[in-house]
Amino acid sequence: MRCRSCRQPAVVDVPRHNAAFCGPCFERHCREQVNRAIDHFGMLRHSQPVLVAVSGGKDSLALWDILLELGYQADGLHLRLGIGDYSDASTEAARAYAARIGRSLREISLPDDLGFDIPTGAAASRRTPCSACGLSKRHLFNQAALDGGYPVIATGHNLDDEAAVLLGNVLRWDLAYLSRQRPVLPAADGFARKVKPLVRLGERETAAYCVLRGIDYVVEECPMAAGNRHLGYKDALNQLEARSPGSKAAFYFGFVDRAAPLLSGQLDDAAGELHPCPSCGSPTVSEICAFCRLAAQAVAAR
Ligand code: Q46
Ligand code: ZN
Repeated sequence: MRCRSCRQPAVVDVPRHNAAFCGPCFERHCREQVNRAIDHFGMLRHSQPVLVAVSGGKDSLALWDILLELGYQADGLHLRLGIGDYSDASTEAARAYAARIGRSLREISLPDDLGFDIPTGAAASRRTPCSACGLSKRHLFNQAALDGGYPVIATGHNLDDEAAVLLGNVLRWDLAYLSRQRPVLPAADGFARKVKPLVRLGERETAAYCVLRGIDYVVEECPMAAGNRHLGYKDALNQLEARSPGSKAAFYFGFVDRAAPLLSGQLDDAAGELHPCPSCGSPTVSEICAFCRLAAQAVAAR
């Protein structure tokens, strides 16, 4: 196998592009894919600081690294979830990378700063752990971005993640979720812009990128993920992809380019009048925002 760009021996193959690359050309390929996503969807501007949600896994560390390589003012934000050894290892990886590159890494600890962890919050609010976790991340990342003067938050969702979420939403024809499933969610009153610059890279690619760049990421999976539906959708898509490379990208980008525009506005129809949450000030349609409800239930259950 030879590198598509320079004809040196290849170390990584990317069947979706019917290509293989040597180390340096693969790193360039990853940066080009991210650059293309940023340009195509108008995600970022070099003049604006961006807050990167850094879990310590391969995707978020690759994202932070690539954004810095592309010249963006990218700072990290790490949320400690209180999920045992997994959280300790994640925090260690995030801190080690931040120290290596000398960039600021803000940290919020659910157990220390808010008084609960994800397993407790999930049980108290009768949500699945991933639902409690997702709600907490969305809320706290948004608040940290607004407080810190960052107009935009970047997350490490990759093509595999987005295609799996899309499959789940399509299987249920969940139009409200489908209408929000875009690589860019524009800013609104009380909400920073949300962008997903890794949508053109698969998780095999972000892992290979980290290995080639010498970035130590937390390899173990979150123990809460075991058996969740998302993993099942990923497996199903991986089987399709193995039989016909490129189908995952065709599925996801076909949706983004052709179906998503038809759905914009669905969410607005379903949403009620927004007002500030009396507890945290975030815009909400409920009396108290969903995160403050969850936090109150979790703290009460201790
Ligand atoms: S960290 Fe949180 Fe994931 Fe763990 S609890 Fe679920 S959502 S699986 S990205
Ligand atoms: Zn609130």
